[in-house]
Amino acid sequence: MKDFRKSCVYQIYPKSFRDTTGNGVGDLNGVTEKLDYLKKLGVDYLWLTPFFVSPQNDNGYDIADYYHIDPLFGTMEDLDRLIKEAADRGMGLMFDMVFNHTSTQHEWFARALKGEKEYQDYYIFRKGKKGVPPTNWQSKFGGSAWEYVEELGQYYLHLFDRTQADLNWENPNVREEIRKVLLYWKKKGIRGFRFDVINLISKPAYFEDDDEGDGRRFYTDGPRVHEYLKEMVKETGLYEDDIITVGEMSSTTIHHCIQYTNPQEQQLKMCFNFHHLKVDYKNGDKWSLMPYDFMGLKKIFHTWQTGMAEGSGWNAVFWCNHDQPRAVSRFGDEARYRKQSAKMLATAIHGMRGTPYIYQGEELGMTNAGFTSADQYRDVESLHYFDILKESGMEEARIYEVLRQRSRDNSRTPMQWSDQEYAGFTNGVPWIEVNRNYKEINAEECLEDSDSIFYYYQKLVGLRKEYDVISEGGCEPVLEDHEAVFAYKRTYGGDTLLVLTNFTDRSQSIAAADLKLPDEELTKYRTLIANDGAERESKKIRLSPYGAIML
Ligand code: TEU
Repeated sequence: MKDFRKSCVYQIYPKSFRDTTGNGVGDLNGVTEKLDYLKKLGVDYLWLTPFFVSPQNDNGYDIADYYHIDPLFGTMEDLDRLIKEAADRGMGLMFDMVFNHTSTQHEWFARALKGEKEYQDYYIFRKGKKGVPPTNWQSKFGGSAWEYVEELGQYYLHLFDRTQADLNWENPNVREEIRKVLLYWKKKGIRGFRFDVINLISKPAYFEDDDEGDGRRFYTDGPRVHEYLKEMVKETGLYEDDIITVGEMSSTTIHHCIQYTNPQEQQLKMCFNFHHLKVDYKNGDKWSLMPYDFMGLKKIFHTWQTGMAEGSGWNAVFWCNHDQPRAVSRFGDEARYRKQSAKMLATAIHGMRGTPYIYQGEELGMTNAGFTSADQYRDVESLHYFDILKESGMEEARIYEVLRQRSRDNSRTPMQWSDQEYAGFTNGVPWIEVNRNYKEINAEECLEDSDSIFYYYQKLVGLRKEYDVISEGGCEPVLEDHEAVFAYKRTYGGDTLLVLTNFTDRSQSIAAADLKLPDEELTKYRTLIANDGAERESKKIRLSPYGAIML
């Protein structure tokens, strides 16, 4: 049985992982083909983003049938084989369950549109106010969160795309349907579940305009969310020891995350929050660029690390996923110090208290897409914002710059397996362009180089299994006011772990005294892992550009 505190989860975006049919879209057999690679990395769970039947308006986060696999990705036999082959290698699958909304192509929604009251109550339909939507809430992808249905004379709520209709969790039948889906997949042997935007499922009893914002304060960590989660978990037996669950929490608070994950509550094992990934949003706006605020980033990490520990909550810790730009391009240096900074960023996360997640390609140091023209983008959000920013009067060149830094497609370019055509991802034409740097950055190259980012990650994953101080220890900020180095200390039993990471391209020197240690104490620490940028002297540690060390 796996202990989620010692585990590492690897996220796969199947569409961009490995295509075995030549249609340009990755598939389940592609994942099976690469299991030995994943095993070598040492990860415990494979989180696969949704591959259920879907019109793919939001790459599968618009589910039309929770029980069937979209033929685009393969068949049930392919899945069965994947489950078995992964289990044979000691890895469990984690499914991505999207229960805040369904595709408008789901049968429930179709029946609602046909006038069946029972199914209308599966969604959130409301009358407008004299030709105006029921509230002024905004969709997360831009524009109103309400869509008018002529035939019914009503609007339905969609917090995301208008083809993603929000489900009505107040309706016990909806909750029952959701439990059925979970039990079905659990019985098939799925060992983990990720719940998409699960803290948005509970909407307020009354819908009113938001004079201060886009409406999120009314439904984020909403009134009945904890009750719903407890019920769902209890009725499906999801709190069992060997099942891992993670909730994706949008704009949440530590207070709520403790409640979601404290074992006494029996809700989820851990949750994602995104506060550390908004430190480069000017005034909190994703589409306004600014250099990232390093001191702000440190503060968020320290606050969440210590706050969750104090409340016995548990974090999922990560830099990258399919919605975020590549970390090395964002917080590191994607050119001269790419390898060094990728390893530094990995060290910062993998020493933390929590369960680390690696997103496909992160272990190779893959970078942002570098797209230069609108027709290279595929993401529904990027395409919406292209228009929205244009209408707002932004110059086209600036829009391209914003998308180059912020588009979700930055992380969705095909996995770079080799220096062959299309990076060895497909024999056909990929659904989204391959990053041009695939000849230098690819898995084959990484596997041949013992000093590669891949092997550095492999070592980090192993250290968590070996040392209880990494998996169990408490945490304390170190060098809080330092303007270049992010550092922390973990303690467990008689052991202390120190993690020091230099986020700049300037060398830094940290003396024992800076760490509040007597000189002779520092010499007692053993180096567990370091990139090429860290050097130890008797009384100090030198960190060259993007240097990192774990002691
Ligand atoms: O994302 C939820 C979410 O709030 C984001 O991270 C979102 O991508 C961001 O707000 C856009 O600026 C989840 C999925 O991870 C994402 O891929 C889906 O598009 C979304 O839910 C809807 O299901």
